[in-house]
Formats: sequence, C-alpha cells, structure tokens
Amino acid sequence: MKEILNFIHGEFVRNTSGKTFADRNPVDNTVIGQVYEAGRPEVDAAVAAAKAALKGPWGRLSVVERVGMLDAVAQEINRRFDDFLQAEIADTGKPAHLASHVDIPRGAANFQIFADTIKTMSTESFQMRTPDGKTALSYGVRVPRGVIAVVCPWNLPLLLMTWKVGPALACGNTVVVKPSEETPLTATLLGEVMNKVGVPPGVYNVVHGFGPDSAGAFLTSHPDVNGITFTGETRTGTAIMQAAAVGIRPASLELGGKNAATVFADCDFDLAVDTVTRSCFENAGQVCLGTERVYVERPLFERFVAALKARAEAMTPGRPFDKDTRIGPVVSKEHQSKVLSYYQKARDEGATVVTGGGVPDMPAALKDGCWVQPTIWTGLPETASVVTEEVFGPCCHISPFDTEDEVVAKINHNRYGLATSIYTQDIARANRMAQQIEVGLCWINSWFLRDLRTPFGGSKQSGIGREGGVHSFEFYTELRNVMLKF
Ligand code: NAD
Ligand code: 6OD
Repeated sequence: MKEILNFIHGEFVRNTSGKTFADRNPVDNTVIGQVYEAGRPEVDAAVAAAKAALKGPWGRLSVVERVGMLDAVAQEINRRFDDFLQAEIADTGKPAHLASHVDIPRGAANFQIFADTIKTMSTESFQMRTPDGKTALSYGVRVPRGVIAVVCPWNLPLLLMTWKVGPALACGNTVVVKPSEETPLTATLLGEVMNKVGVPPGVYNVVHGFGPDSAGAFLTSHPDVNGITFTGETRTGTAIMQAAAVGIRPASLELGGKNAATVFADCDFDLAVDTVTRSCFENAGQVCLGTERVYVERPLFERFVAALKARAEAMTPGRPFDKDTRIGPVVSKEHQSKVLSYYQKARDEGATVVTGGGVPDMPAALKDGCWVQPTIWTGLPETASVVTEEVFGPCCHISPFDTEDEVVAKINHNRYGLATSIYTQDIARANRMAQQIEVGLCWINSWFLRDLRTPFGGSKQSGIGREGGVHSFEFYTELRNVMLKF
C-alpha cells in the first residue's frame, strides 16, 4: 500500500501519532494509499521550518535567482507531466483529457506567470518640499509577508494550490500547504520537484489532514503563520477568518458560488450550448465557477432546454483514460451523497426532471464509484434549494426570462457573487449587464477563459480579496513606506 507522507523541511516524514487515513480513488472507491495525518507536532515543525527558511538561503536570494528557481519548478512539473497526471487522476477520477489540458499545464503555468510578473513589479514614489525648505522622498518597498498557510480544496488540487504557492514563493515567502484530505497526492509530489530543483528546505512544506481538530485548524491558528490563503466552502471560510482574527493576520478567501448563465435569443446558439454544457458539467460540475442556474430568454427556452438535454445525455461516464469518457465521478462517497440529496430535494420541491436525477448504471467493476448523472431541472421557483444553494455537482436549473432587468434582479438575489456568463450578440447589452451583476468575474460568450494577469475572486459571500497577476502581490507582500529627508 502506498504511503503518503508529510513534507517538512525538505524531507518526507510520517508522524508521531501513527494516525493514518485512507486515500480513495472515486472511480471505484478502492483505497490507493494511506495518508499520514499531521498532528500538532508536525504542524509546529512545518511552520518552524518555514519560519527559519525565511531568514536562510531563500531569504537571501535576489529576485532574479528566485525567478530562476520558479522557472525550474515549472519545467520540472512539465518534465514529470505523466506522474502529476496519474496522481491527480488517481485522487479525483477526472477524465485524462481534462486533467492533461487544464490541471497539470496550469500547475506549471502558475509558477511561470508569477515568476514573469514579479520581474517587472514596481512601487510608487513621491517627493515633497518640507517646511524647512528641504526635500522628502518617499518610496515603497514590497517585503514578503512571511509564513503563508495555504489551505486547498479537492476539485482542482494542483491548479488551485499552485495558484497560491506560485505567487507566494515569487514574493519571497515560505509556505505550509494543507491539501484537501481527499486529494493529497499532487501536493506531496511537488515536494520531490522542490528538492530536485534545489528550492531550500523549509520553503515548501506539506501537512496532511482534515479541518477542525486536525492539520487545517492547527495550521491556521498557529501564531507563527503570518497570512492565510484559502480556497473552499464559504462556511469553512468563516472558520478561517475567525482563526485569522486571532493575531490580526490577513486572509485571502476564494469561496463558493451559485453562478448564473444568461442566454439571450440573439446568441450564437451552438456556441452557447457548447459553452453552457462545459460550464454545467465539466469536472462533474465541481468547478467553483461552474453554472448551476441558467436563464434563457423565453423565445429560445424550449429549444435550449432540448439541446442541453441532448448534450447532458451524451456525457458518457467512465474511467479516466477510456477514450469515450466524457464525465468522471464526483470526488467521494460523501460528496456523492450530498449531490444526490439535492437531487432528491429538487424532486420534493416539485422540479421537472428534464434528464438525470440519480446514479448512472455502471459496469460491475465501477459500481462502488462515486457516480452521479448529469441533471437538468426546470419549473422551480427562485426560492427552491437547488436554485439558491451551491450543489457542486453536474446539474443546473433552467428558467425562462422576459427582460434584462428581470434576469439581473434574479441573478443578484443570491448570497454568492463569484462568476457569471452572458450569451448574446448585443455587446452593449452584455457590457451593461456586466456592470450590474454582483460578481467578481463575468464572461461574455465564453466561460473559464483565463488570463492569469487579471484579478480573480468573488463578491459577497464568494470571497474576500483578488489574486492573479500583480493583485496576488497585494496579498503576498506587505508594502513598506521609506521616507528620506535631504
Ligand atoms: P472545504 O471548505 O470543505 O475544504 C477546503 C479545505 O479546508 C480542505 O483542505 C479542508 O480540510 C480545510 N478545512 C476544512 N475545515 C477547516 C477548518 N475549520 N480550519 C482549517 N481548514 C479547514 O471545501 P471543499 O469541499 O474541499 O471544496 C469545495 C468548495 O470549494 C466549494 O464550495 C467550491 O465552490 C469552493 N471553491 C471555491 C473556489 C474559488 O476560487 N472561489 C475554487 C474552488 C473551490
Ligand atoms: O483559474 C483559476 O485561477 C482559478 N482559481 C480557478 C478556480 C476554479 C474553481 O474551481
């Protein structure tokens, strides 16, 4: 049985408690490894290593030397592409074509982009006359924040972890990563990469475990952690913010969503159907930016519902490397139960089930896997559970609408504000709506199209702060003002 170890001060280590938990493959629910859960001693050791590394060789590197190391990390991820692919797929069950086009390349790109961005980062300066006729020159200096706790979810494990580790390291911080208990493999593998390219011990550390009373809580409440960056559920974000409040530490929070797509009758129909199919069902609906509410202008409603139904029914579930596979399982039995409980709620609340609504019939070898059917509902009021709450599964509710004001009001009537997408050929209307919908991210005639230099984050209960490009550096550095009189 594979042992999945913590990575502390450049070494793979077990724990003092002997406690382990199973890492399972969601395709068939088999155990693929035993993970050594970090207790307080391991979290203390990881934070101490990270703190010491700030003042060690890492802290003495020039920006150019650091950038060289991050470039090397990106290259090494690409060189070991297949190892990362196998690890990510073993943990998540996602189709290989998806992981090889999205997760792994972005894992490498997240180091490259922030290495590139930091090279040209500037700060402001001001000059003024002093009352005694001299000159005061003020200039900003960006200094690393210190030890950063990086707490990650399971849906895009490598992508979302490196999205934070890349800029944190580019800015000269050190990190302690707590991957999701569901997906420990790629964060662990990245430890090998760090050692291979010569990143000094203690700069990148990984502690495994759960949230409350486990590695997540021990890490985020640790007094030597100087900042916390978190991606996950809004409820967990509340606990993280409470932990950050003790010691007045900053927290960057990328949280849940209940994202809407708006489809106008004048849209490019095929593009809208293709893109909404992806936004609802890609990664089995486990993308924070995914669409779970679709609003279609009334004249197009029946045609759009029929087209999306056909596309959902063509999403063949299967093993990650099978060439016919279009959708994988959800991440765990626990998450499968949560998604299926929403499927039941939708029926109880009177939904018309256009397609799906249960578990697909799978061959015997995959029967124990965490499968759910791509599901579409219509006919529910705006107050229904699956129209208001994040399911995080391959499902959506489709409603007709008549006016732009009506659809904007419906979209905004939700506690989340992460992302939205608008399909229309009327670009003025799309831009008008983009300014009215309360979200951090708005796509027009597209979805999940990313330029890594742009600000990424959510409004309302979808998060606090923006990461991406120079915006990441706002969080991962502290701006110091130096004033000189001459
Ligand atoms: P989660 O909040 O359950 O867990 C995320 C991480 O937090 C895990 O590593 C977990 O062990 C840890 N954790 C849990 N409780 C903790 C605590 N009290 N203290 C410290 N750590 C704790 O989220 P998940 O189920 O892994 O991921 C799915 C959620 O993530 C969805 O809500 C999704 O929308 C959200 N998400 C948001 C974004 C974004 O960019 N906004 C991206 C991806 C996922
Ligand atoms: O693309 C990104 O940078 C990003 N943070 C994506 C988040 C996806 C959520 O599941």
